[in-house]
Amino acid sequence: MTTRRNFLKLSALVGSLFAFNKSKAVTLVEQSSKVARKPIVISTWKHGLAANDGAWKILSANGAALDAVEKGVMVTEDDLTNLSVGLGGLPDRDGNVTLDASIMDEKGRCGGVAFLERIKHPVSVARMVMEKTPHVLIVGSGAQKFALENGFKLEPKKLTAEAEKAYKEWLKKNEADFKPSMNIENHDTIGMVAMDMSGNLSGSCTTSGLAYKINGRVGDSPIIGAGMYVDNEVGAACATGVGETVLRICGSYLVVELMRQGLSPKDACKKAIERLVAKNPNYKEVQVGFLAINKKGEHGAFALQKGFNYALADDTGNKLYDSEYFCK
Ligand code: SD4
Repeated sequence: MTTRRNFLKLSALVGSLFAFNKSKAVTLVEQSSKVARKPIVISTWKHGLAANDGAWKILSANGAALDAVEKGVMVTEDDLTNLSVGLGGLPDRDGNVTLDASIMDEKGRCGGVAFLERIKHPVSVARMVMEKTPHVLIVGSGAQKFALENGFKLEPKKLTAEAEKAYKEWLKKNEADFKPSMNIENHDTIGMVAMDMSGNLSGSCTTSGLAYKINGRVGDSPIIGAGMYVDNEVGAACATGVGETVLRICGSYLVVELMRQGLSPKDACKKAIERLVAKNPNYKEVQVGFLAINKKGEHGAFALQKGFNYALADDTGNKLYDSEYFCK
């Protein structure tokens, strides 16, 4: 989408060029359409609006995409009313809230934490894994120890009132048949991808994972290439939904590779959903959504089921959009 300001700039440029040399105008317009629309940030679900606001403060002040995607999703991690992200999340089947997160920057540096308990900002621990260790992924008690050694605080082991109520209800219903819930509603991870004013891309993803999962289960969100992926020459993508189905197709990496082959962000997300359908016989019972931006600052999304939406912020504002979907 061309903003009014860009359109005016472009018209002035094309106008002056026509006055100067008509034969060169086409080339100039073609070049202009390749210029990135930046900064831009997109993130999953309605809670993406508040997260985008956090990211936009950084992007609009000429900050780095990496800082924006970290600070942006921290807003969601801070929100204890959110049942799918941060310490307010729904627990596993044994009553523990266990968190997964990842982050990746324009240099291809990346970090993740998984199965992390009692730490408020897993995305920041993921960033620290990226920046302070030679590793990409640290999990469980090791991740918690690493966080505590690096200045993070151990939070009380306690479900929020809302999470506790939902868990107790789930326990009653599932006493006989004790299995994790893998349906369309029980998840709302935040995934975010952004491009800063310098044209650099970064991504982040953070979640409490599937509600009532088996203790120790890790989803797609902390796995680089599954829940999120960035290639600064091509684009960035992230995923939300039932992680097992995304892991089977290296979903976010697939979206980026499809953009590398020339697909638009939306077509790349759509093709990845089609691949997911082909590889996951249970696709009708689950929800998955992909989001992507490319190096031109174009964005796109596609989901399995109706109901996936995403928030987009650029210099025209911060708005929520409904995604197109596969299962009609
Ligand atoms: C997971 N992908 O742990 C996450 C859950 C999710 O929207 O995305 N919820 O499988």
